[in-house]
Amino acid sequence: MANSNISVNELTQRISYHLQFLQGDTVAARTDANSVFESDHNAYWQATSLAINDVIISKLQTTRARQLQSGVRSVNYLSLEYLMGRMLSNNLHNLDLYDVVEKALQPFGVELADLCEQGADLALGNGGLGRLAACFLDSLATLDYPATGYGIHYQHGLFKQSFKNCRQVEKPDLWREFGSPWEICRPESAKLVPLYGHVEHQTEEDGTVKSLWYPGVTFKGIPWDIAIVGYNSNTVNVLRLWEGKALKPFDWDLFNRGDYLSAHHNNVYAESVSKVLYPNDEHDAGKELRFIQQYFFCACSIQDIIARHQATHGVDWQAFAKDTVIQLNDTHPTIAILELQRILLDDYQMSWDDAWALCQSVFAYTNHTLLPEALEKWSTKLFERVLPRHLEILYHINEDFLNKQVNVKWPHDFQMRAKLSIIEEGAERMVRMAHLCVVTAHKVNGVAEIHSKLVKSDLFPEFNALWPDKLTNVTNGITPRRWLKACNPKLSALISQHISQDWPKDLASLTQLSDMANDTGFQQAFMAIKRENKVVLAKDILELTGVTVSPDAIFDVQIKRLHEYKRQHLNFLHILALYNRLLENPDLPIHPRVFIFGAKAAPGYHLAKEIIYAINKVAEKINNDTTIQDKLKVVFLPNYRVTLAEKIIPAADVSEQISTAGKEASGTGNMKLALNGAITIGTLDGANIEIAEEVGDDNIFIFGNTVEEVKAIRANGYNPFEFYEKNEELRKILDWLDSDFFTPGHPHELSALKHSVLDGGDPYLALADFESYVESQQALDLAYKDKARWAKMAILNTALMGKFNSDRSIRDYVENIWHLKPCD
Ligand code: 26W
Repeated sequence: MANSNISVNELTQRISYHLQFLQGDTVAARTDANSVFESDHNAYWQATSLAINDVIISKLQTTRARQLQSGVRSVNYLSLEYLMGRMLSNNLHNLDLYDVVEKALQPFGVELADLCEQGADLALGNGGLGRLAACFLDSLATLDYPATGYGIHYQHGLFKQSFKNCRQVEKPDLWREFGSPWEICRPESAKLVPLYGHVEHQTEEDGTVKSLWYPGVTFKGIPWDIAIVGYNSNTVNVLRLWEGKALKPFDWDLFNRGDYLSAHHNNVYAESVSKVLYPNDEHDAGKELRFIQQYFFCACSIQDIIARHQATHGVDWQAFAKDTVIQLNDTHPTIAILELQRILLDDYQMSWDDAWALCQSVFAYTNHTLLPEALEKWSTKLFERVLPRHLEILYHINEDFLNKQVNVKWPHDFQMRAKLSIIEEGAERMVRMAHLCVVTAHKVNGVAEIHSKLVKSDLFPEFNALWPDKLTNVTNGITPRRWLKACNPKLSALISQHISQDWPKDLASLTQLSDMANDTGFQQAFMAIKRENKVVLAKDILELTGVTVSPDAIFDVQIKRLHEYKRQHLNFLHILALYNRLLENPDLPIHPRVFIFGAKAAPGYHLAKEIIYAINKVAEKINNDTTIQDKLKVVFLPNYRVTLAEKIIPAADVSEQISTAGKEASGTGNMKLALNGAITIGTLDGANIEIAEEVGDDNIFIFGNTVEEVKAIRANGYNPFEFYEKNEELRKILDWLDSDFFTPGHPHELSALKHSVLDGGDPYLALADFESYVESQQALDLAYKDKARWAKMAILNTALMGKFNSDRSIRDYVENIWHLKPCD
């Protein structure tokens, strides 16, 4: 177990070796402690990463051998997104090699902490769903479960964000422009992916009709493997990412005829399939390329799952069903269902019923959102053109479902048929991907108690009536290795001084800290670390925004994708209210506060971008207003990503989790912030509800309308103007947005926001929750002024987050859905 048995000396030698042979000798030649240049850090980072990779790869091989030998059941996690962040620090912590490598670098005069700041984030995801996938991989390896993650090897990850004149500017993310030390290409496991073409039907001698698909194009999928290292475990699993290539990358005939550009046209076309991550979350882009991306990914992954199984078991579908579970991370990989059914029918001549039973037994589906605009639909026209055989299969599945299930439960109920059908009839016929998932999967789960309850009661009530045991809950979690041990080393050290060192594997043991929540000495130590972390973040803030902030102010943090339902604009309205009060009374006795935002807006989401602009404009004004005595600062940190989260979270005092009740499926930033001792101000939404249950009402600030109240407000016809007219302060700050107060010489520049919460109908009920939010913020301000009380709250938040370990989530999946056994 634990430490990978490699000595400091040996590591020094390996680093030196990689430096010489892979970097050339320019850097290696300067190996005396006084001549390390900033620019050398990248070379040292690469060499150190490669040295560590040697250790990881040998562990990977032993893991594989062990898993093959014991032939145990394994899970295949299919996700279009993985937000891995940086790998070096995390891998070192998980291998228990951090201190060893620190020493191994001494002869070079290089600080490991500096190297951990090198390298791009692996930002192959948008937000919560992608980061959840990354946490789950960490937990699966930590708990020694056999698991393979499948994804896409995007050439461009999530765009880089900067601000120009306060507006978001997007730039491409070239995370592996010069290669990445963490991945291994496996061309020997390439897969072929047929697309387009037509289907012909052939009647066999026994009268059965056989479908023959003649594809129009074939792509190739090349796998790149990234090793996933468990924490203090014997397991290194694999994340396999597919890259698109042409079958015939270069056309020599065309080339020889002088058509140099067309000669590699095929490759440009095929490579476009893994070119870029779609930057929309919660909004279906409906683009053909995205559809092909999904199919490409599913086809490669399903073939790979089958090939890996057959390599040891031959063609044995019973064994396959016993050994295999495929988890669909939202509906994005749904076509995997049709692909497996197609392969079983067409390539292995299995009977329909046997093939379908097999599909039902292997697939499970996780729903991550209730937002209607995020529920994927693809037109049958597009399906027909790109995947004609799959559409045929889909119709068959739907027919069987409607006739054998719906019609039996609700005879001759045509409304019910229309409602549950996988096909939505309308001007354009659409395939409802979530319906196909629910019809197929043996288990469907939501990601927090309330969310799963709403999946049952509001999203799929009829499916729940049809199959009462199918819909279930697995509350999300986060890995405490990255989100406490690695990102907050000082707090981790303090914790390890007081309780067993096992806490990163056994987060529930943090409850022991509760006993010390009232201990003045411990409170001081805990809050001193928080302050040190704030000093570090204050430096980063200055560097990133040019704004000086005091580490003695409250650091109030909202970090997540920019969305109306997440209500960054509610936070913004509170800031305006505070500013207004300060202008009216500069001696207002509030504790100084720094409002910290981090958020990317989808490039096509206009209002989200207007909200960023408004926050930046208001920040400009407030940060330069000397009359308010530095009581208020507002900073919007550019390019929010995993790496930035790792810096912000340890320094946060307040965690803003203020979505409209019923809209945030779970949230996971809420868990990370609370684990690091930030106090949540939040609505009763998603996992906030479970966080409140764990920490107790005294240690969280809950405000706003509940799910039930939100429903009632809507049912009675919500009128935001009532709040605007009733609340003078609200009226004043909204009217500010029409003036040129924040945009001198340019009135109305911030009006879009006002318009959306008034004439636009305030779809996310910001005005309905405003008053209660402001009151809750006042209570929070009071609490902060009582140092001992705040320290106690912060300690209890850290102490009581045990439930939100992603190891617990994984155990829930294993017990209720996957039924795996550890292989250690
Ligand atoms: C079709 C476009 C699209 C893309 C991404 C639709 C929906 C998505 C995701 C489902 C968005 C997402 O990341 N959802 C988040 O998932 C997290 C992990 O379960 C939850 O914690 C968040 O509440 C949820 O918004």
